[in-house]
Amino acid sequence: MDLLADIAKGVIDGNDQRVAQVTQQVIEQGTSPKSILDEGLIAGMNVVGERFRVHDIFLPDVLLAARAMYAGMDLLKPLLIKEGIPSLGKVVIGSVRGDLHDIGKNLVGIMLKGAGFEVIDLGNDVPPEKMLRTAQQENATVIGMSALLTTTMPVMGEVVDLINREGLAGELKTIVGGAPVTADFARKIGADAHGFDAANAVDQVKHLLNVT
Ligand code: B1M
Repeated sequence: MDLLADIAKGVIDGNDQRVAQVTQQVIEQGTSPKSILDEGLIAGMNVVGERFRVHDIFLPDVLLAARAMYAGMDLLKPLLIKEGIPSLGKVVIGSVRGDLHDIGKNLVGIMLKGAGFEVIDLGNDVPPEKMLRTAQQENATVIGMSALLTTTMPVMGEVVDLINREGLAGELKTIVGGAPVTADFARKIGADAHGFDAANAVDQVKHLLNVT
């Protein structure tokens, strides 16, 4: 089996030790972190999502898959983050209130740091007020929100409304993302940008802040 498919299988099986071992092996062989992410870890997690949707597997299996995914991401993290480069700007990120999914949000944080942004990660289940207050206290210019549930997506709109009510629109930009979040939804709630994946989130934030 090709090694990236082996990583995907490790995620599907919830085998964190296997994922860590093979991820280390492909890193040493010089495979690009992006291929390892897309064709290994994320490919595996997509299968897990589909099997969960059709009730082929259950929540404990998904938790094991998440743990296995993190075993690989931990090894990739230092390759994706370049230390010691001047900050391009400060971004507050979090999964919105009610949403415990944090793998995609963490990837966005890693990629933003790798591109030279300072990232304040508020974790998951973050209330709108906390996002806004932290951004103000930290002088951040962008709030990045992640949602994986159709039931939590509307919280993103609450954050945008709060920013507008406090007269901060234009000064404090917003970017939204997550599997069910579309560019159309982003437009409807008045977010400034939508990222379809973590790499695209970096491009979008750069665009918002006019950095190249
Ligand atoms: Co849950 N879950 N889950 N889950 N889970 C989904 C999202 C689901 C689609 C599964 C399914 O039914 N097929 C479904 C949602 C259905 C819906 O709303 N329409 C679902 C459900 C129902 C639930 C529970 C309600 C289950 C239950 O309790 N009965 C529950 C809810 C908990 C809660 O949040 N309150 C729940 C729980 C969990 C676990 C805790 C077990 C675990 C999360 C562990 C963790 O995150 N630490 C989990 C997982 C792992 C998943 C799936 C299988 C995988 C999500 C994932 O990490 N993908 C997921 C199925 C799926 O999405 N296919 C599913 C990998 C990750 C890299 O992708 O997060 O999409 P993603 O991020 C992408 C892009 O979206 C983008 O960049 C990343 C790629 O580079 N992106 C951004 C993400 N955020 C961004 C922000 C940006 C820009 C881009 O700008 C700021």
